[in-house]
Amino acid sequence: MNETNVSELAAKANETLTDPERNRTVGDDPNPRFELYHMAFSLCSHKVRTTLAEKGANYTGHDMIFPVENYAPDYVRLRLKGGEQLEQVSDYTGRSSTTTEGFDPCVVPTLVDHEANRVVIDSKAICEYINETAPGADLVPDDIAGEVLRQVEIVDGTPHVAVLYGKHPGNDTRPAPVAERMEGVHARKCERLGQLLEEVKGDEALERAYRNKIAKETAAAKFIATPEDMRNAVDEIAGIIGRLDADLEKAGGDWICGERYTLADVCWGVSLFRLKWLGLGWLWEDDGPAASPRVEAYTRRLMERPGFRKAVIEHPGVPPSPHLA
Ligand SMILES: N[C@@H](CCC(=O)N[C@@H](CS)C(=O)NCC(=O)O)C(=O)O
Repeated sequence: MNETNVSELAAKANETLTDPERNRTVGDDPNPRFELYHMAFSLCSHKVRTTLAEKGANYTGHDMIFPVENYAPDYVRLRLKGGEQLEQVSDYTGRSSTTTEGFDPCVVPTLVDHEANRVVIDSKAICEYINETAPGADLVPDDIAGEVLRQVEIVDGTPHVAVLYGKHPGNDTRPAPVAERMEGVHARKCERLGQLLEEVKGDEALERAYRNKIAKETAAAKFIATPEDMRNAVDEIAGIIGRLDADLEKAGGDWICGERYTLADVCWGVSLFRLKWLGLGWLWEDDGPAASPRVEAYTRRLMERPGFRKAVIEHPGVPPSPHLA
């Protein structure tokens, strides 16, 4: 059987991605090996963009409009190529880990490697893949790989999505424009997905993808409307930060695995930035439940990394937050 040409699938998905501001090459190479489908403000995309920046890798980027372009049939067809063997997610726990929740065919980031004819999905897998295939500093050194990947896994399993989409019942600190945008967003997603389901009738793979996504988003709407679920998500994050403090003390260096900046730091930088952005920095500041000057100092070091600044803080389309200077 002929192997699918992923560059052809990507070219098809790109037909509607034409805005030059959001669809552009990053770096000097006019024809880079990697093509990345991402979103300016997506946490999982932040991990991948930071990894690319740390490696100094060029790529063609598509900053997709949420939640429209990431549902387009040609994009979903491309992404499905990277998750063929995986069980699809159809439920919701406030986390977005592919390992524990399943594969979502309608999200970003998706990486295309034109040289290897591969589609790679899942931010964790994409970051590891880029680290292995692109030249530059090794972000997962062999001698500490176990601990680096354990930390990456912790960030992957943190309920970041819950605290973006939903409000803490007693203390909603999310910046107002985001809180407003998230109001009713699951219903809007389901409406769009329902229309697409009609449009792709007969295409089994796409129908399945849209059905599972509708089930997931319906469960998500219920989750964020349940005050106890939202309270638990914030409490769980406080516990995670408490353990981060202990791990930093044990590591004894500037970074979470010691003296070397690794993929674990890429992921923590993205996570801590997001939590601060949402106004959840109080968890580890002053007399918060996980108060830790060590975590605060670590956060500051992470925010100062030029790669992180370029890929996240200064990236076009990342909105400001009143919680960040
Ligand atoms: N496990 C996946 C999760 C990807 C994911 O949930 N992406 C979010 C942004 S961080 C998304 O694209 N959401 C859009 C939507 O649900 O419509 C990964 O790490 O890549």
